[in-house]
Amino acid sequence: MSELLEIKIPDIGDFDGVDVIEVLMSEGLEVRKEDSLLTLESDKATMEIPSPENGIIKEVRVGMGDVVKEHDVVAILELTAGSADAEVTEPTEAAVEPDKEPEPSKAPEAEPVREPAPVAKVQPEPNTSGGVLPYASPSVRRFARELGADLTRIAGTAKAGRITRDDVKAFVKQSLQGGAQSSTTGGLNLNLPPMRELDFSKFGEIETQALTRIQKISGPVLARNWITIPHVTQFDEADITEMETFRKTNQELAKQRGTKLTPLAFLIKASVAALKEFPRFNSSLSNDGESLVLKNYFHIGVAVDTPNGLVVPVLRNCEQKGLLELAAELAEVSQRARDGRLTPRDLQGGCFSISSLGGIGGTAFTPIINAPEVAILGVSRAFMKPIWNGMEFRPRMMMPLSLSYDHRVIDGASAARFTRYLADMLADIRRVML
Ligand code: CAO
Repeated sequence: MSELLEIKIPDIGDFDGVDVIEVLMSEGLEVRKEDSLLTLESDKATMEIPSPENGIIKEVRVGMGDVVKEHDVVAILELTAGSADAEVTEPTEAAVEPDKEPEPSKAPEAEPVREPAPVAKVQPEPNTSGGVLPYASPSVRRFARELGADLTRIAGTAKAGRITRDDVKAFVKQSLQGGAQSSTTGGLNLNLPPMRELDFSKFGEIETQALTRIQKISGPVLARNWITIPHVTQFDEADITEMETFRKTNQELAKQRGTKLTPLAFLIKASVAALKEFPRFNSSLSNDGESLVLKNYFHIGVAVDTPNGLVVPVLRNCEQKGLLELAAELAEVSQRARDGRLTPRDLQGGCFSISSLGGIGGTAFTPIINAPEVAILGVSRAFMKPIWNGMEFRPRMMMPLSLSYDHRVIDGASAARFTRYLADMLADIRRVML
């Protein structure tokens, strides 16, 4: 007998129930692992439920407009050859009969239907080191991509401003009539020659690798931010000799609390202090570009390198948290990011981002601003350096800082003051409490 699999709603964060806004599967449809089966919509984000294996959809148990929650069974999948990698037991009659709901009382017998752990593919709204993504379901995104339509320039007409297929069509129609400009340059008509398509196999052996979903989403957003925001990067170095002594002294305490204290927690605290001192760094340009929105909260995004690409989960209210609490939260959220278990909420509301490559190496880099934020701090590996103190050279541990900022909002002098202030805070972390 074929092997059947119940497809369930995975952990979708703090939502009691979310709407099904798209059903991308039908009975008899052959699907491949990772193909999208459903799109769910929470308050402000959409997420896809992917197929956990290759197979054929035997039964669909949800429809458009249904409200679903974690653990709800939404479909039954018949596995096809090559899809099962673990022991699979035969399903019971109750589980395979297409028209019959499995009886709750028969739960123990229903067990044999394999239970995968699908992971909701969150539409990372505010984003992936790239900015706030327009609000649209993945299939509408795909549709827009196929047509070369820039979603950031389309006004959504559905609930909460969600962009629909019809909105994309209307936009494309308008573009064809001459009402829109280049789709890849955020409205800039650069009139550049198209990139040449090359057949690399002419020059040697090649291999083609598909981009991950995160990479496909973040790439265009990064390109947009890079092209449309006038970036300047300010470099500086912070003397973290004392901070490192303090950090190492408290490492045992951190261990007892089940966490690890890295320089990043200190950087978050120091950044909050600098954002308080220089409020323009904690702002966003209004949509019409006429004013600044200044924020009185301090949510810091941290770039996390995952097997599927870069994501930027947000740690909230960092001004209210101590170093150990931040370290623990950082470890927890970065692990979830690597496991692909972030929820939409984890990715929303950032004020300022930190991209730390300090654990890897390098001396400086130019991070891309995570719009609508106006600045991002890049951190490279600290190193020992002889520093002249007026009388002699002393060995000091110096941490390189690379602050990219939006020059429409921040001028160079402010950026230099910001990094200096940040460096002063890191040099004597007690000042953060003043
Ligand atoms: N200088 C020297 N050492 C540093 C350091 C720095 N600036 N930052 C971290 N380290 C050390 C840590 O103390 C740790 O040392 P031990 O292993 O001896 O304790 C080690 O480097 C590894 O740290 P980590 O990377 O595990 O932890 P973290 O808190 O520094 O960073 C996270 C966590 C999630 C940010 C990181 O793992 C990560 O994903 N970084 C990549 C981010 C990225 O790709 N950015 C590029 C985006 S492009 O804009």
